[in-house]
Amino acid sequence: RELTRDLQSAVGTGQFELFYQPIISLWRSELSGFEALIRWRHPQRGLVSPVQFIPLAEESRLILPLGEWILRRACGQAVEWKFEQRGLSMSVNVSALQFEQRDFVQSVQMALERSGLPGHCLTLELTESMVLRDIGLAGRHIRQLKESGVRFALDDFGAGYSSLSVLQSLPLDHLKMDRSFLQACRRPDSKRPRLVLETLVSMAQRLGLTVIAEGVETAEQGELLRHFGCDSAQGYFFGRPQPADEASSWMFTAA
Ligand code: G
Ligand code: G
Ligand code: MN
Ligand code: NA
Repeated sequence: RELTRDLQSAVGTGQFELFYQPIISLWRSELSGFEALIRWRHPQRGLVSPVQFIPLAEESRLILPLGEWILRRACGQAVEWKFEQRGLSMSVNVSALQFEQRDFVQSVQMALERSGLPGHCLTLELTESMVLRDIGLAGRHIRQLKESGVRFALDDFGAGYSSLSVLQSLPLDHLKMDRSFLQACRRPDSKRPRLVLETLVSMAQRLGLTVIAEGVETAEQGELLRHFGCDSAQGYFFGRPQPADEASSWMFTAA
């Protein structure tokens, strides 16, 4: 509760910062974009994880102004880093409450307009649980924003309960495979986990979705994914979430 109070004053006092984690195209072995991940530099507690404060920000509805700030900041950064010329995309996590707002589509369009970022350079990450809360509304918001070129990723796919019905009905672009799938492949008898992974990749691709594997921590995992025809990957092996200045120099040395 104390944290909720601090959160209130933190919105608008520059205590939030976006970190950026690279997303790599596996078949070309090159950068395809970044995922923006929020960090809170608490004056007393130091870095507070979004796992701790995003739920509080949702309860207190502070996620609404915070979510708008995240979108504007991420779009602005993508313009600064010349994403359009480089053919890169910025991925932004959207919260359930934010996505349900009647003016969600307008607020995204506004962020694009103000920053000058073309819609096709923005990817919004949604989770299954949030789109399942109102699949009709989700479909409308996605379709409207797709007219502006915005892409959509289903985040944490396969974590916890999973419903394939979302894949039947929503016009998504990417499927982000939860890192638990890769972790399962490290077990000594990993025949079945590997089959699951391979089958997921092929199912997604037949549905016209690009697969992004999360949590790649070793070169072997990267090779395995390439072998299975997985499109893209993200994880500590390729790069950690890092502050803007580090991400920016990373981009130049990696290019
Ligand atoms: O960066 P990582 O540890 O620590 O993120 C943890 C969780 O917080 C992830 O589930 C991620 O989706 C979520 N998260 C990170 N940044 C944001 C953000 O900008 N907005 C929302 N809604 N969630 C975020
Ligand atoms: O839920 P979402 O996928 O948005 O959250 C991304 C989370 O995954 C962040 O907390 C980020 O720090 C974390 N992450 C990114 N790469 C790796 C990785 O290679 N291994 C592990 N364990 N976590 C990772
Ligand atoms: Mn994400
Ligand atoms: Na994820």
